[in-house]
Amino acid sequence: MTEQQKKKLSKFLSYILRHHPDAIGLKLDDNGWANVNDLLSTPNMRFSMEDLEEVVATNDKKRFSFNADKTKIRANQGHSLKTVDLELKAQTPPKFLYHGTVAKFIPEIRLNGLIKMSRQHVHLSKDRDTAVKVGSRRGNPIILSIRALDMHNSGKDFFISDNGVWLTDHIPAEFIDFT
Ligand code: HQG
Repeated sequence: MTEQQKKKLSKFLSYILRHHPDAIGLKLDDNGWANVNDLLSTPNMRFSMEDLEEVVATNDKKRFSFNADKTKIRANQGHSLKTVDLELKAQTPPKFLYHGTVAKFIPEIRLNGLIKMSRQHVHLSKDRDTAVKVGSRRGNPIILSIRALDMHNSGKDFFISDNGVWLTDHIPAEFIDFT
């Protein structure tokens, strides 16, 4: 596959496995897994098992995983589907985590903290460079430092996805360093 074909398939899989399996009549199980054979018989989308394997293995953010015998595939994070339970285990975060956003959202974030919007969680990065990439999707990035360990110690759960994205339910403004 060319890089362009891989990107197209990754975007398609993100859309289907995180948000709209119904768009192609696919069923996800309670933990977000789709049957690979069902996915391969998607009408009007021509891709093979080898293409899926290549995207799972080489995807820049490791967005997708197979189960052990490669009969099932799921997205590692980013779901808006409320019914998917990734069975993430709560983990102790580092002292700081980072969130990349843009200036127009800052007044709202100061008031209400970071909100998960349409997704299941607020997404956080373990380093600034990754947060810069996340924020750059929307424009000139602004990087917020999150006092994650303090927040954890105040009783809030943090999770880490299989591809290393830190997740939590909500970040109150008091734990955000805006400077
Ligand atoms: C903002 C990509 C106003 C928040 C990335 C963000 C990530 C608020 C946007 C993953 C707000 C939500 C997720 C508030 C938060 N008022 N705006 N109170 N609280 N926001 O896409 O973190 O490529 O749902 O700053 O790499 O940007 O898809 O979240 O700008 O890991 O694999 O509301 O998506 O991964 O946007 O990105 P998103 P995100 P993939």
